[in-house]
Amino acid sequence: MPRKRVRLEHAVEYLSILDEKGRVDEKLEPQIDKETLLDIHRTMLLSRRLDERMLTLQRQGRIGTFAPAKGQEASQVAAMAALTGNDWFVPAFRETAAMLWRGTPPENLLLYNAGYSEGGAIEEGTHDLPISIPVASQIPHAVGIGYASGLRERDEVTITFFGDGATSEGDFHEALNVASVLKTPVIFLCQNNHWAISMPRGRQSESRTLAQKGLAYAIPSLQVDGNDVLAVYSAVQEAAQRARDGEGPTLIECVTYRLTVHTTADDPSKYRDEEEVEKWQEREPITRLQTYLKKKRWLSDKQIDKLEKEIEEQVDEAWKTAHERIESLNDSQVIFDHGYAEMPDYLESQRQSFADRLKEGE
Ligand SMILES: Cc1ncc(C[n+]2csc(CCOP(=O)(O)OP(=O)(O)O)c2C)c(N)n1
Ligand SMILES: [Mg+2]
Repeated sequence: MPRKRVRLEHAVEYLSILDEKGRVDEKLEPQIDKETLLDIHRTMLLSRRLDERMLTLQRQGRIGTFAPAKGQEASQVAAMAALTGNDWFVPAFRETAAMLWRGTPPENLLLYNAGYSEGGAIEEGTHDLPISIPVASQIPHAVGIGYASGLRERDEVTITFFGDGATSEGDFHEALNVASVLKTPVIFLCQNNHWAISMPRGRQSESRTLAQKGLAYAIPSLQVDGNDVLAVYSAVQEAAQRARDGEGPTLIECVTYRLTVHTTADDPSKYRDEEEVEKWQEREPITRLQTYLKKKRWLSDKQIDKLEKEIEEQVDEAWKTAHERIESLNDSQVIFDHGYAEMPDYLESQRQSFADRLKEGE
């Protein structure tokens, strides 16, 4: 009965194609047509500008708490661009950029963040799931969807997004285990943005990479530069092909950074250094993509200025639409309405007392 070694051939690959200086590894460069790349760029920029507008609106008290996507646009948009509309999209709560790529109107995001749940409703016939606030709770849902696609023999891949903090949750581990055993066509996309509110990545887990957590479940897993559109696109494209070929799930750890607040209810100056943010600002994904597109002569400064104006108008228009809807509903008590099919007595009385208080204030 000797003491033996069980050999495990494990290593985690790190993929980077377009670096922070805009240099490209041509051997690894994926074939993405000009139109798709310009669409990716436009969506990333729209997400950034919408985030900024929402932050202002929140500070003015016009909308409620939300979680900005600033800095994580490449991880989200490039991943979605490598999939089709028929594939399933299972977001957490920070996926504004991915949602915009899927066609969610910006006014819906504004309405949702202003507390009107109709803004979060999913359009019939799309393969998108709603925003999920409880950390990691959406990951088992994605595996269930993937399992169903397999049973129905449909050519569908499911992608789910979650953060570094979510990899400490039981839901994450249970979902990975089942996905691996059942070989479900699921892509687990972890946006390691280095923070889970005030908990730094280094204290979240002693694992050297988060990707290696997938290896424990025999799931092909890798790290990619999450601010590199080309690397994220390639990794997701490869994972999708594996899923379509019946080879099951993949875990992709996108190494990125949350460039701003966790949510609008947070003050990061209490727990992280501005120097760290500045360091990551230099690796920012939108400028990097612009450098690449300019080198290819697919985008010029003049075109960027024009695009910025168009986006500003689009965001103005979206807020006008959302604001008009809010005014027409004229019901600030709507926040009480959608938690239960039948409202419990205690909530009914809270709704009433809120209404009375508003009346008193008139
Ligand atoms: C089950 C659960 N616990 C706690 C929270 C409060 N909470 C919201 S976001 C968050 C941190 C999540 O960090 P991470 O998974 O890294 O995602 P990120 O916010 O960085 O995108 C926590 C603890 C929650 N929403 N759900
Ligand atoms: Mg995080």
